[in-house]
Amino acid sequence: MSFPLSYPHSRPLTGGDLLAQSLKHIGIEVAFGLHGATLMHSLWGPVLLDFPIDVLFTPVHEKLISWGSISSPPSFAPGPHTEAVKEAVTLLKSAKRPAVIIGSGAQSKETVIHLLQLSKITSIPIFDTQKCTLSSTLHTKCPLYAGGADKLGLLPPLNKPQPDLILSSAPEQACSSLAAPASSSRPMRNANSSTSTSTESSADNNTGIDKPWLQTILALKSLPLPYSTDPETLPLGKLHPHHALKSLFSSLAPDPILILDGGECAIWARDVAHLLSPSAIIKATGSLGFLGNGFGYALGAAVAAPDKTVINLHGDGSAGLHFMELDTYKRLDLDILTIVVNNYCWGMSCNGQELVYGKENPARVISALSPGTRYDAVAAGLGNVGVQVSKIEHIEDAVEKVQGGKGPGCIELIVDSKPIHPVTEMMVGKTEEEDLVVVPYYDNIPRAHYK
Ligand SMILES: Cc1ncc(C[n+]2csc(CCOP(=O)(O)OP(=O)(O)O)c2C)c(N)n1
Repeated sequence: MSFPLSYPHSRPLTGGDLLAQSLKHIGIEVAFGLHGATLMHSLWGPVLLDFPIDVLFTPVHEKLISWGSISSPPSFAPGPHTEAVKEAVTLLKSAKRPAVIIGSGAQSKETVIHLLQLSKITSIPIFDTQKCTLSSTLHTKCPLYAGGADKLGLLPPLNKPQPDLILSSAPEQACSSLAAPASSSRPMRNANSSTSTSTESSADNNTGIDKPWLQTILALKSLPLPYSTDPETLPLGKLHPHHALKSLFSSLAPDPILILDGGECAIWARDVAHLLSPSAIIKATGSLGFLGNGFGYALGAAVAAPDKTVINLHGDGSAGLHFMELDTYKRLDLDILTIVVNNYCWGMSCNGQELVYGKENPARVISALSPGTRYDAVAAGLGNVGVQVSKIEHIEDAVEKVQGGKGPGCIELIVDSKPIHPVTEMMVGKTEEEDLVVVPYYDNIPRAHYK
C-alpha cells in the first residue's frame, strides 16, 4: 500500500503526512494514519491528513467509499516491499531508456547523495519537478541532471522516443510512472534505504542504455526557453520578468541561500536560479499556500548561516504580507537581500482570472495592487538600503548599491505582469471539455450529474 506524501515540510512536526487522493480512499487513509503510529519503521507521532481542494469538491458516492480497517493491522508495513524493490531493479537493468523523476519525495541531502551515486553507476538521467528544491545541487554536481520533467514533453515533437521506464519519487506528479518503488510514501529514512538498495543492486550496471537517446535527453535542458527571444522591454514599457530576473541573477554574488516566495515571480526566478549557483533553494509557496512565509524562512536561514547572503524573493502580493520583517533584518543587521518583483498585481491570481474569465469579464478588482506603492522607500524607512529598478541597464548599479555594504537591502524590480508563465496556464487547466469542472491550480474534476 502506498500513499503519496503531500507536504514533506510537515515531517519535522508530524510522524508523517498523507494525501487523500479521492474520497474513496479517505477511510483507508484514516486507518493508515491510526496504524502508522504503532508500526515500526513507519509513521510515528501525530499524522497530518491533507485533503486537497479537488477532493473536497468531489460529490460523495457512499457505495464507493472504502473504509479500510481501523482495528486490524495492515498485512504489510507501508513502503517498498523487498520483492517490489527487486522487481524495480530488474526493470531498471533491462530498460533502454530509463529516467528518474524526483519531486518532493526526494528533498534530503542524503537522498541526493544516493541519487548522484545511482545516476553515476547506472547512467540514468535525473529530472526534477516544480516541487523539488534540489535542482541547483543536481545542476552543478550531477552530469546526468536533465532539467525539469516537463522537458520530456519535447520528445514526441522531436520524433524521439519517450522513456521506457520511469523511476519516480513523486507519483503524484504529471508524468505517469511505468514502475516506481514508491519511496515517496515513506519517511525519508526509509526512502533513502530503498534508494540505496537499488543503487547497490544495480552496481553491476545497466549496460543496455540507448546512448544516443541519453545524449538527446541531456541536450533538452540547453534548448532555449520559449520566452528567451521575447523583447526585454514589453509594449507598455515595463521589463519582461524573465529578462529582468535573468539579468539580476547574473549580476548578484553567487552562492547565496535563495528563498522563493510569491506566485509567478518564483517560477520565473526558478528558470534562471542556476545563474546564482545557490547553495540551497527554499520554496515558500506550494500545495498548502504559504504565501509570505519566505520572510520567516529568510530570517531563519540568515541566523542559521551567518556567512551566507540570503536572497528573499517576493511578488508585490507576498511582499505585502510580512514586509515589516525588514525591520527585524535591520535590527539584527542580517545579510538578507529582499527582492520585490513588482507587477502591480497578485500576478498568478490575476493571470489565472485572465485565462478563466478573460473575454467574459475583464474586471480584476481584487487581484489588482497599487502601482504607486514604493517598496524600496518602505525598505529604506525600515533601515534597509532600498533601490527601485525599471531598466535592465540600471541593474548592475542597483546590485552594487545593495551588496556593497553590510546589512540588509531591498531591490524593487518593476516588471510587466505579462506574459503569463506557461506553468500558470498549465495549473489553471482551462478546458472547454463539458464533462470537466475546472478547479484552477488543482486537478480538474469530472462534472457530477445528479438524477
Ligand atoms: C497564504 C496564501 N494565500 C493565497 C495564496 C494563493 N496565491 C498563490 S500565488 C498568488 C498570487 C501571488 O502574487 P504575488 O506575490 O504578487 O506574485 P506574482 O504572481 O505577481 O509574481 C496567490 C494569491 C497562497 N498561495 N497562499
